[in-house]
Parts: sequence; C-alpha cells; structure tokens
Amino acid sequence: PAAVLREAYREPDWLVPEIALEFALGPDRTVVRATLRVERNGGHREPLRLDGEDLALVGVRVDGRPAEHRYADGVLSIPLGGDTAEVETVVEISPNSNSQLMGLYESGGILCTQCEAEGFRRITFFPDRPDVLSSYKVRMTADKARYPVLLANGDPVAAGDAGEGRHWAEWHDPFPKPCYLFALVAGDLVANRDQFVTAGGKTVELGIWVREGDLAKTEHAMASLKAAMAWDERVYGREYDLGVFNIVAVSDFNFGAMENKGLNIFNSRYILADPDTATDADYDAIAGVVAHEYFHNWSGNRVTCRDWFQLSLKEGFTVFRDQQFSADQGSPAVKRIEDVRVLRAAQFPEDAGPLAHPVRPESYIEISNFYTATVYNKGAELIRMIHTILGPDKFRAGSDLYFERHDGEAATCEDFVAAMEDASGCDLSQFRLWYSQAGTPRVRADLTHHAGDGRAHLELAQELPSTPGQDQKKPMPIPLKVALFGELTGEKYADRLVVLEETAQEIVFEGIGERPILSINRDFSAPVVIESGRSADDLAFLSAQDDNPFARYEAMQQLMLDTLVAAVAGGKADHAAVIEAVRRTLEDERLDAAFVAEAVLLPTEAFIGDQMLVVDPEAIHAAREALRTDLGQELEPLWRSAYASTAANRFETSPSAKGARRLRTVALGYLMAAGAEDAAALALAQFEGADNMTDRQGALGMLSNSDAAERDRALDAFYARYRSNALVLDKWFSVQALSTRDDTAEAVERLAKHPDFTLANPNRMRALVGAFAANQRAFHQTDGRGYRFLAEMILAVDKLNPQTAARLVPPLGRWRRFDEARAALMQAELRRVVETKGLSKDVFEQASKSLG
Ligand code: HT7
Ligand code: ZN
Repeated sequence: PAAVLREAYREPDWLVPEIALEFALGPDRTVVRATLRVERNGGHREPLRLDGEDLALVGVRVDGRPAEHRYADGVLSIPLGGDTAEVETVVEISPNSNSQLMGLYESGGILCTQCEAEGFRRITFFPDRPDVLSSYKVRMTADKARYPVLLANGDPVAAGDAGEGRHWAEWHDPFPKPCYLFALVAGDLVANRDQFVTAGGKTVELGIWVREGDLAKTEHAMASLKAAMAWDERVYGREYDLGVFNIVAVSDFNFGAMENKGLNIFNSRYILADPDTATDADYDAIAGVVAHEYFHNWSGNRVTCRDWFQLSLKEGFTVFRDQQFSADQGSPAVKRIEDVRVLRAAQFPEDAGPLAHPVRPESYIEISNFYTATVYNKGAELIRMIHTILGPDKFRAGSDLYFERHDGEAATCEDFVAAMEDASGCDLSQFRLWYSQAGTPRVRADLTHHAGDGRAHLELAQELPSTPGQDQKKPMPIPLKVALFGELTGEKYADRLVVLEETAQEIVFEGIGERPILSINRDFSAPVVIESGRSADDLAFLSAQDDNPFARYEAMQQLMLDTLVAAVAGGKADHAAVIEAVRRTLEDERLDAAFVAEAVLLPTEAFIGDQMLVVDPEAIHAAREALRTDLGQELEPLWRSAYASTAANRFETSPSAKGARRLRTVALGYLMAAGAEDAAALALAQFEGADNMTDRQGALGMLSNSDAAERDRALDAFYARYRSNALVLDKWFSVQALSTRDDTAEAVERLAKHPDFTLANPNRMRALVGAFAANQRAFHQTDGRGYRFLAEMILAVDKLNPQTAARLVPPLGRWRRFDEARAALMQAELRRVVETKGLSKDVFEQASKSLG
C-alpha cells in the first residue's frame, strides 16, 4: 500500500459548501441519497473526485440529469464542465454487516456512525478530507418501533410520520464542518435531559442518550458535561454555539468517544457509572473524556485540521485542555503524576521503538494508526511547554488569537504556534522542532558547588536519540523548572525556569551558602529523561522535603528505580533507603492519602524494563517482588494502620474518600506482599463487604495475583454477579490477564475460548488481549506462547476490525529490547502476520514497520 506524504498536500480541486443527505435507514440495507453543491476551487480542469468505500452505487446525476462517471479504486470521478454543479449520488450500504465499526454500523440494535478519520466515505461519495467544509442538512426515515429516536448534528428542524410504521426527522447544522464530524444515530433510546445557560444567556438543551436500563448511570457524565461547559467559558472564554448538545453511548466503539458537532458518540465505558459498577478511576476517566469531547467543539470543530498530519493541532491541544480541567476538579499534583505515568508507559516506549514518529508525522499508510500517544499525549506536553514558557496570560492571549483568526477554518500546527508567537511576542522558531523531531530527549544535569564563592554551576546537556528516518537532530528548547535546596538547612535557594536551548549550557546560581540539592524538571515541565546521577541520600531528601509535590513523587520514583535497576543488574538488593523513604512518607501527616498512595507505589515492571538495554522480565519481576516483600514486612504496622484508617462506613465521592480508597488497596497489596497470614482473608472480606466497585475490584486484583483459595471464590462470585454487565465483565477478564501468577498465559488462552469472549467488541478485546500484552512477565514467557497467542488474535480480529487489530501490534515490535531468543520468536510472529494474505493496510503498516 502507498504512503501519503505531508509534503504532498494540495488544496482540494472542488469545494462542497452545502450537502443534503437523505437516509432510508434499515439494519440490513440503508439507502443514502446525497446532494452536493460543488464549486471549482481555482483554474484547473480536473474532474470532481469523490471518495467511496464498500458502497453499492445506484445512480449519479448532475444538475438533475444522469451523468457520465467512473468508479474505480475507491474514487468516483465525474467530469464537470462548469464551475458549479449540483451532484446527486444514491448508494446502498449494510450497517449490520459493518464489523469495522467505521461508517454507519449497528451496535446493540442502535444504528450509529463513526466518520473520523476516513469513515464518511463508507456512507456516501464525498471528498473525504478535513479541509472540505460544508453545511449539512440531514433527513432520516426509519421504522418507528425499532428506531423511535432519530438524531443528527446541529439542531432538530422538523419530524413527522412517514406511514407504514415509519417516521422521519430533519436536522440542520449551520456550522460548516468537515465530513469526519458528521453523525447520526437511530435507536430505542432514553435521555437524561438537562439544560445549560451560557455566559451569553443562551439556553442549551442537553441530552445523554442510553438504553433504558442504563439511565440511572448517566448522572456523573451529565454533571461532568456541565462542569466542562462552565470551565471552558471561564478559562478559555469559549461558549457553546448550538441550541442542543447530545451524547449517545454505544457498546461497540473503536476508540473512547467522538466529538461530532452537537452529537458526540461515546464508548459506553466513558458514560455509564454508578458506585456498584464503576471504580473511582472510571469516574475520573468519564469526567476527562466527556470534557475532552466537549472541548473539541472549539479545538477541533470550530477550528479544524487542514490535513491529518495536523492531527495534534486538535488532539494535543484538547488533551492539554482536558488535563487542565481535571487538575482543576481535584488534586493538580495527583493528576500530573497520573498524566506523566501514562506518558511514560505509552509514549516513551513508542518514541524509543520502530513506530516512533514526530508529533506532526511526515507520512502514513493508514491514518488510523496515527491516533497515538505521541500525537495525543506528547502533543499535549508540547502545548504545556508553550504554556510554561509564555505564562498563563500570554498563553490565553495566544489561544484567543488562534480561535479568532481561524474560526470556521481548517488550520495547521504552524498556525497555532504563529498565533502563540504573535500574541505573546515570544520567539518560538526553535520550538517548532518539537513538532518535527521524534524521540525523547535525554538531558544530563550535573550540579557542582564552590563553597568559596557561594556559586553553584548547573551543567546541562541534551542528547536526541535517532529515530526511524531521522538520524541527525537539532537541539530543542527544553523548559526545565529548577530549584536548589540547602542540604543542611533545607532552605530553598533558587526556583526558576531554565530553558536549555543549546546542546550544552551552564547555568550559574549565586549566593548558595551550603551544598545544594538539585530539584529538576519540577512538575515534569518537559517530556524528557533526566540523567542527574543524584545520590540515594539526595533523592531521599527531596522525597521528604521538596515543596513541589510532583518533584517529591519523582524523587521517590527515581530512588526506587535506581534500587531496582541495581538489583536486576548486579543482584545486589539494598532496600534500606527505599524503605526509609516510604516510612517517612507514610508517617507524614501533612500529606493527603491520594498522594501517599501514588508515592509509595513501585514503578511498574514495564517501566523498569524501559531503563535497561536488554529487558529481563523474570529478573525484573523477582527484584520488584523482593522489594515489595521487604517493604511489606518492614513497614507492616504502618500498612496495617493505613489500611484501618482508610476504612469507611459508607461510600462517598469526595476527593478525600477517593484518596482513602486508593491508599487502602495499596496498603492491602503490601500486606499481601509481606505474606501476612490474614492478608488473603482481609482481601476477601474487603471484596465481599465492599459497597463500591473501587474496593471490590481492588481486592479482586490482589486476590487474582495469589494462589490462595479465596481467589477462585472471589472470581466466581464476581462473574456470577456481573455476567450480564459487559463493562464490568471486561474487568473480570482484565484482572486475570494482568495477574502476576505463573499460569497467566495459559489462563488467558483459556479465557479467549470463554463463551463471553468475543473478537467483535473492541472493549472485550482490549480487556483480555490488550491487558495480557501489557503484562510484561506473562507476555514474554520464554516459550513464546504469549507472542503466538497475540499474533493469532491480531490475524483473527483483522478480518473483522483492522483498527482494533493494528492497535495490538506494538508489543511485538519491541523485540529489539529483548534477548536474542525472545527477539527471534517475536520477529517470527511479526513475519507470520506480514506474510498473511488479505491483511489490512492497518496491520500491514504496523507489523512491517515493527520488523524494521
Ligand atoms: N477524535 C476522536 C478520534 C476517534 C477515532 C479515530 C480513529 C478511529 C475511531 C475513532 N473514534 C474517535 C476521539 C478524540 O480524540 O476525541
Ligand atoms: Zn480528541
């Protein structure tokens, strides 16, 4: 398959200012009549070219008359003489045979659409590219009993009876939009209805549409939506613009959610919640995703992307906005810790592997493969760095200017940076490199102190690793928040933003009367790896005394990581410093429970592996378990008191109650690691007595790692209770796939044959297969059965849903990081995948690039 190149961008030959769509909806057969008003764009003689995929063409008319046309290789070409025309096409599609979940498809009896990135071409013929903006009129006709609710973008304008048990509805969206934002839904749905009055006094009708039995689980999503609407007015000055805002939840969805104008469609896992079925983490994810999709109304919809290489323009900016929103709703420090953990777990490995690409990629075979942690999460870090460099006021001026300049347009990442530059007067020319250069920079930081002149010298040097297609790199501006603390007095001598712009640079601090301890990349001000060689004592000092909570957490993590890496490398395990630092954290009464829970958690096995040249999953697991056991045993009284003091009489959703629940399960984990006699019984009691899913799932996770008799009892009870709730059953699959037990690979193979496992549902696939591939020790079992299982799953799913299949490929692409035997087994599976006949281009791109 051919690659699309960023440099090859050309303006569209034809524009489509207006489109009218008529749908005669049916699950097996839907007829789509599209009427496009087209306008020639410039003085060329090219025919009108419309994209189409899996469409049965019924007819083409131009200005009311049957017209000459050619349909080949996914393009319908229609020669047009004049500069404008009215072009009508009629096609037939089949929603219930659409297993790709792109275009119009059926999910649990609901007809719904997913058009980003290139799904609209599976509904009708159209220039399926984001820089063609049109105003939409949509008319739907459907069986009234089966599909009593008919929704589309924009505002409802009319509805009526169509006879013969059918009815119709019309929706108009006055805001010109690219076709990837088109949506319709037809189904037997009920709504949680509410209203929001904008700052400008406009009343917006809100609706969250779900199946009848799920209505009671929509309260949190609705509260989150209203909070997001108010927040965007207050923080970014952005008001909602239509009279209605609808959200629909569906069970089969390739992604988290979709920001279609006025009609967001969500994976039900990011809408439905009640304490019995959703964890605190689920509640937070719902708030974050609801906000994210809502924020797209400006960053994505009112100002969209010129081409898909600019994807981070809307995604990086919107992730940054949803991170800011979530930080404002709860604890900013804990939120930052969580966001950095995600970045390190998902984006750093991507940046270090064969699929590394810049935030603004240069080429793709299949754009769906570029909805990545780099485009989203590193993209958000770029926006955060601009925010840090400019400061909040200038950043806000830049965002105002960006929206003012480009409202109603399809823009580029360059337009965004230029607006930030123009509004602030700051030169961001070197900063643009962050968009074009892939790879995670490594920053070496050495601090020396001369007692004589009271000066401290901070020597900084950056190194940019080579990545596929990019050997030579230029130094990038790296904003580092730095502070110095006196070793003896604890006094803070300096606290400032240093921007490292050169390959190497020296910063001098004056008036430092004692040996200073370096706190660097505070708040994780830049998405880089810091190599500072700070001693265990210095890290312990910072973990107890730094006034920046993120830096405190980071020092503890570094201390743990250094200890674990040394243990894996040399087999020497000196746990004393970590135990002491964790003790101090547990005893510090000024800290809130949520922070403590984060701070005392050991780095994951995967993250420890990321620090090593050759990953040894068994040694890492052994070293980490040994430290967990020591921590558990040495600090047992503290874990017991943390466990007891976080018990609650009744479920509450306050931040402090959430923090207590988090710490309680972490403490339980350490008691289990300590081998405490009563630990499994405690876990079972927590499981059985829980009045909420956080405590229940937390205890189940601990039991699932153990060999105790209580394990099967809990797993069976969980299954029996929730077997008819798909979202909760996903947890049952995940908890087993993530187990640290020796028989996990075998258990996962068995679970893939379980009657409740299905390849057709992306959530279920991720719950079992995605979770297993993230379980480093089980997946990398030396006999290679994990690799074989994953390859078989990829090939099986690819026949139904190439996007879901392609997302499972990256774990196999990490072969370069493993020993020869494992690497050979992983490569063999990748080869088997690539050589399979009839492979999708989605999987082909990921697997062939992974072989390298
Ligand atoms: N903008 C949305 C992307 C999306 C998507 C992409 C590929 C295939 C299916 C998809 N569903 C939604 C989601 C977002 O970032 O808000
Ligand atoms: Zn998004």
